[in-house]
Amino acid sequence: MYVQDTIVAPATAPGPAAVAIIRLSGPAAIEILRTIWFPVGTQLKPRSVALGDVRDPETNAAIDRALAVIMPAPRSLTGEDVAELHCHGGPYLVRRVLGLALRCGARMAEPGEFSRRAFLNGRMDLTAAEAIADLVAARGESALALALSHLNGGLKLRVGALREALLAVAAHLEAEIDFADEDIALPSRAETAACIDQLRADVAALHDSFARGRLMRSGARAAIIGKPNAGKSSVLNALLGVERAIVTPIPGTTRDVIEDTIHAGPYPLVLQDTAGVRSVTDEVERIGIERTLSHAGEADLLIAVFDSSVSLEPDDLRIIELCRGRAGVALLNKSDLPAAIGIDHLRAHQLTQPVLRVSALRGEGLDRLRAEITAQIEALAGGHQGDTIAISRLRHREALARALQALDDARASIAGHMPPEIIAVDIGLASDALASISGQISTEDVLDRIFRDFCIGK
Ligand SMILES: Nc1nc2c(ncn2[C@@H]2O[C@H](COP(=O)(O)OP(=O)(O)O)[C@@H](O)[C@H]2O)c(=O)[nH]1
Ligand SMILES: [Mg+2]
Repeated sequence: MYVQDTIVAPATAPGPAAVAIIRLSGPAAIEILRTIWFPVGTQLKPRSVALGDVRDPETNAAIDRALAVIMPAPRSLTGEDVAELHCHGGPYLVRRVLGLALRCGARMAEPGEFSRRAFLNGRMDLTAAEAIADLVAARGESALALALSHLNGGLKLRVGALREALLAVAAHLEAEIDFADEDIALPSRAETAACIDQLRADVAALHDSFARGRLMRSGARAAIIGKPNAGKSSVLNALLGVERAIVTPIPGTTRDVIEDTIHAGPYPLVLQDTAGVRSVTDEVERIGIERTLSHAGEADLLIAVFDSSVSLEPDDLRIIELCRGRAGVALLNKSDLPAAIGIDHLRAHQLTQPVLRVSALRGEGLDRLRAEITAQIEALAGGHQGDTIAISRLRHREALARALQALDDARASIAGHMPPEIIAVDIGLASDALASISGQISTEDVLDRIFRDFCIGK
């Protein structure tokens, strides 16, 4: 399985802080702690905190006063003996204490190695391990809610129930093979097919929840596009509430993509201010426009800005073209100035997005803009549909796609009047694909891929 040596790492972020936690896990964890830490009052008992001195065992020189906790196996984070020192959070101090632990025989942990051991020792399944990483990385309410639902076993239970149902189908097929000559009541082929169809629909629904889960976990991206001087940078600044992008009356001021994050309801929303789209000869501006187009292509939403104080120009028509078939909103900006164009002018060119009148300069119409953007992200997320479970990782989606493929194969086998052995193989593959989500079936390389994205000490 894995080499059961003793690993050590800071569990807290580098840099000066009030406290730094140094975590040890493995057979020598508690012994190492006792070699470098000495109580100054209360003796050390499992799962309670005691105060003491960290000392260099060779010179007996005091290094820090720290709290210590020990959690003997198996009731610990990793399922192994775990010891923690809560030191003062000085970067030099942390290196000194780590150095002592290493000298006493511990090894520096790899990223995610504590969590990996927890998984290998059955302390948590893969969806929970991933949820912990997501909890730490959460940038907003929706990401937090999703991570907590996974941590509480929501996804594991849902996938587990689907797998149970598949195993029941497989068991019936196996019985058919084993007791072919006996007269026992088993589901007809039509009943099995109907059952597979129902399971396929459930697996497909979970597969498709990725759109919502991704938005909940990572948030959405909106590119602010428009011709030069339409007021894109002003819209960004107004939404952010700070002067993030340079605003000038000189067309072509914004050359590179500037981004910052706000919250649209529960979702994190990355706003991207882009270079104005127009025909240019200037090389730098041309590159900026290329970046605009590529960001616009990848964004979840487009915020198309039009200057309502001037007539539509060919550059505006190009923006309308970019909006075709995309989620987003169009803004008639500069509503504080006399209007030269209205909604009708945009609609006349087949712009279908909702149109809002705003003044980025005066901050007017922004509440409606925020509400509209939030509603659109909700729509992209497929609404809540009363279902709180959503997958958020490509790994989950790929596993569910494999399950769907196997179920389709099973249905094709039934349609082709294949023997039960063949159908059972497909059902088995579907079940294995589901089992890989929680890690009931896993391989080293999959585990490597999952845990290497974790931080050291977790
Ligand atoms: N009157 C008025 N001027 C605006 C408004 N929004 C932007 N501007 C002005 O339009 C010019 C271009 O704005 P900017 O945000 O740099 O446009 P961008 O090129 O699209 O990023 C600047 O002089 C802004 O002050 C607005 O709502 N009303
Ligand atoms: Mg700009």
